[in-house]
Amino acid sequence: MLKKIITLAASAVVVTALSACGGGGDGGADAAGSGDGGGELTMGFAQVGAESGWRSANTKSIQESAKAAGVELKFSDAQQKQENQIKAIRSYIQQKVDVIAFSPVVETGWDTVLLEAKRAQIPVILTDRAVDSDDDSLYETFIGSDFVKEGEKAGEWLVGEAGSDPTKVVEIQGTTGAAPAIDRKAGFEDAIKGSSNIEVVASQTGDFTRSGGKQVMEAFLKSNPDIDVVYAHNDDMGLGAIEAIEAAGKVPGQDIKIITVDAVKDGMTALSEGKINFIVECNPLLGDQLMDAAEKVVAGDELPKRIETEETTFDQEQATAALPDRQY
Ligand code: GZL
Repeated sequence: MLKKIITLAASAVVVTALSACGGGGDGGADAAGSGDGGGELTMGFAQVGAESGWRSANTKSIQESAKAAGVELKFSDAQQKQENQIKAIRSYIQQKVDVIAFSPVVETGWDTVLLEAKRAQIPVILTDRAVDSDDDSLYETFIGSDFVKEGEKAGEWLVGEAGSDPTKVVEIQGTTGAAPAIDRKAGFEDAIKGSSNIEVVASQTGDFTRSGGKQVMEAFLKSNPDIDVVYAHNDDMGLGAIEAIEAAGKVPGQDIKIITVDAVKDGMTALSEGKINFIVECNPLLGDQLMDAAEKVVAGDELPKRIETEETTFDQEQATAALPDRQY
């Protein structure tokens, strides 16, 4: 299924941190949603849930940036259920907010509710995860990481690490149908496809949660006695896998190497301790970019369809050095 990531011909705009929005504007251009004439912009945000350390950091960033920018934020937690996100978006439409933003828990099934927002003339901004839609007029821009690149970085590290050694990999996927799960899997497979010595012997969803990662890893250990590497689509599932590996009497990071994505504090701590071997960063601090984009959209400015966040990778030494200053 071709997912339509709308990228301007010119290039995706790689933006590190747009300036935090100013306070509630000069009171001149009244934001329709506030009604108090104070120029404060009202945003409805439909969050995925609170499933991981990354999500908690993402929520904190959005809430803090809204406060700093003088944006009135209406916030909902969908507990990882699409129907709850759709309900929240419909509620924001009824409340006539100035702008709607959300992180789609899965890629498909959004066109109907986004068309309702479009008919209500409320602009929509996607953050973190993309939607798979043929109609790119349904949203103003998508602010987030390139998950395929994240998967490629994970695979490229393993290709370098494995050399020509026969290497059996088990993959703990993110939420079924979610853009990061689909793309991190695709990127990883693409990076290892030239290395016939590397084989993914099992792949299953752990739903981005620590408990999910532990349960899946317990099952993998029972059915695959000779696992060399775990590739987990986020730190939380990798940390759950560590619990299962230790309970099986093996040493994580040595008997079984672990690669994860996110680089939240708990993951970086495990990496600095040698229990994880490599982490690909996925930046959750999207709040400032979102508020800046919202103010521009409400002011009628044109935005690039794709705003890609910058991020890096960490080995054990780099994690140890970065931990003291880590914001999340
Ligand atoms: C990625 C984000 C993913 C994180 C997980 O941008 O959507 O969801 O990698 C989180 O930790 O649950």
